Amino acid sequence: MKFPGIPQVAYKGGDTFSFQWYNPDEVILGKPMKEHLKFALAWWHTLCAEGSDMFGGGTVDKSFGADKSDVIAHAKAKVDAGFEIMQKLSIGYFCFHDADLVEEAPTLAESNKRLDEVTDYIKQKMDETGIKCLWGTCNAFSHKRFMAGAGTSPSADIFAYAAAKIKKAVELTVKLGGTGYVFWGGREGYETLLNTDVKFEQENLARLIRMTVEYARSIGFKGDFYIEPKPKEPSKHQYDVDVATACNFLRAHGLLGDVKMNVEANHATLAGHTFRHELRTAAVNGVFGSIDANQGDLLLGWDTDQFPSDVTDATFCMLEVLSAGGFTNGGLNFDAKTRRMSHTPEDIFHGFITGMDTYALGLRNAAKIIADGRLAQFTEQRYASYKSGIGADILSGKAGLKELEAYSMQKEPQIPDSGRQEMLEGIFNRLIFS
Ligand code: XUL
Ligand code: CO
Repeated sequence: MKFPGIPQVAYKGGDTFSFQWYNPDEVILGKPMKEHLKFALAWWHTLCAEGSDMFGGGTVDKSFGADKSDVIAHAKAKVDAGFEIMQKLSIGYFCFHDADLVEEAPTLAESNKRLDEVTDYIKQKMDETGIKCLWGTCNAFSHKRFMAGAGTSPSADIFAYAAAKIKKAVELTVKLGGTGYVFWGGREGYETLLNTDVKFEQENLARLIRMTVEYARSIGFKGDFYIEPKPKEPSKHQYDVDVATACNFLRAHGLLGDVKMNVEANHATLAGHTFRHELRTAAVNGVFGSIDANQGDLLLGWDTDQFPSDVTDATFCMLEVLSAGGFTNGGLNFDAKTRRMSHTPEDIFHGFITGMDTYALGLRNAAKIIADGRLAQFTEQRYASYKSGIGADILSGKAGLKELEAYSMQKEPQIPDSGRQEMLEGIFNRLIFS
């Protein structure tokens, strides 16, 4: 046991080391909360990140009792710690990059061997605990070889190396039964147009995604592929700026039916959107897939990856998730880390407890709003003029510009009814805070 002093986290345990709102088996809108929420632990933040920032090194010890120079022993200690954390918090899923699982070796062959050994161990733990893999991905951005991108690198050798790494990451995802595979753009973007062929780079990125989809399907992957939009960081301009841009990329390269979106809250705000906007844009384009649940600091222009604590935002998110029909292969991955000053194992647990409770409360609120019905009714009523008369003729195609001109010659239009935004915000508050 890695955390002997830390107990199982209970629902209504009575103190801050328990859930106040997350009751995994409680049924809400016909489904247990754990199925609505599908919480996942992010291997990289929880088991690898040691709190370094651009001004200083780590503040957190993530050796988990192992000698870090023995890379396999350390990797297995991370597995033990991860499964203990997930079990104590009733988290059903995890997400990983290849490089999170075990330190990369000097050669690809040796790295792959290490990954085989560590994933054998993970698989054994999964069988023992029933914990599942939500999605896997490939780290094609940390090593200096990827400084100018992976799929968009100007070097064909680097493209080849990224493809080889992705092949292995896909195989590991299939081995662990993952229901998703994520493409975060990593360094797929540019710093200056003075040296960049944007069209060629985007075509190559699409080529790499298509190769991955084809290979994964050929080895039996049945899950979803996701692009994870992000506007900046690390590159000044990332190609997958936001959901709409990523959708256009998929459409332009014939990949729309193959790839959905993994929407991250902090990436949405970096793009100058609300999280809810990004989720709605994904849903209306038929590409809603999965979520990286975190939050940024609106006063900072970078990806702070904080555990979510904003209940209003989580409520908006769960309203979008429910109206998109809920998760199928996706879920809520906590792409989140504790602050640098929160450096104890207890802090990791507090991060998850607050994050999970925030979303549990968001789900409870969203269910209340749906049951109340007033917000949805108001929106529906707002478009009622299209149900009959000239509105119905517009929708059916019976009325074109000529007919609409004739209609308008006879009738001076009235201004639209009040949008009642303030009243609706009041209804929202009454529902969620009472
Ligand atoms: C980076 C980010 C990644 C992806 C997975 O901002 O969110 O961790 O979630 O590569
Ligand atoms: Co993410």
